[in-house]
Amino acid sequence: MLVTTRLVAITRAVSPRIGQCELTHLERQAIDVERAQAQHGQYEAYLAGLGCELHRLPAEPDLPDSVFVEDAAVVLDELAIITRPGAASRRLETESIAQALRPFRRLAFIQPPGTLDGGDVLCIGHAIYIGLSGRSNQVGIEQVRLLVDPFGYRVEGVPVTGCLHLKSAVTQVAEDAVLINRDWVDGRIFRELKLVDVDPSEPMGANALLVGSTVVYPVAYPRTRRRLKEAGVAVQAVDVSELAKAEGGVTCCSLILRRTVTDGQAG
Ligand code: CIR
Repeated sequence: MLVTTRLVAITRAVSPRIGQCELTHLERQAIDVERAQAQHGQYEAYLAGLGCELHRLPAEPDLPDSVFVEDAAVVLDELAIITRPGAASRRLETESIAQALRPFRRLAFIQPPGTLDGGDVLCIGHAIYIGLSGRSNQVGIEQVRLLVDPFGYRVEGVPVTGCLHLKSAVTQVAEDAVLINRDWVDGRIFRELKLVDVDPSEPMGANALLVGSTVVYPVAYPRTRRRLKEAGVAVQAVDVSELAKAEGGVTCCSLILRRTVTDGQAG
């Protein structure tokens, strides 16, 4: 019997109300919705080009931040944890994400008073680093710990300062390497890995999306992109400037999960 693994990317169309998004560290700027939608479409095309099977959810017009699907769930091979986002305005986003994930995974749910944003959860092998940020709290972290302990994962709470989420400060860019802004997170936590530092002139540049062995990365940070290339990382540059005005990066626009397919199983 032939068993293969495919990547599924869940995305959601940009809400026409994205201009009313949550903002924490950025000044509000007008967002060109059509341009944001076009950039999002290009991002999806790159994911497809990297081998992801796209599951595109329709826009949730009344939920301005709902394009940022990463925050609504944490998907492991064994289960999906539906989050309870730290921003109350984002809590309704999880309902449709739970529905979208149900065919693929057993679901578990973060319960009040726990809060968790997927943007705070960095999974590297069996280590799960969770940002203690303005969005994710200790109760949420403890709930994740209990849920994943049976599968052999180690959970580590990581203080984050100066940015929205842990993955604003550090993301995985290779099996054994992370891209990091050490002003926002303590690099010693990742000492078993290679550290690629963002260029000091590009503090927002630590958010990269690893798909297979390629990193999807914003065109806005050319100096850091050069550092990634020098470190041997293959980079697919993407323009997400309008989504960045909503404080979103490249990881937050998709949920990527592994799916095993047996023999000639369709789709
Ligand atoms: C928010 O503040 O929740 C959104 N405007 C941006 C969320 C970005 N998500 C992410 O980086 N995982």
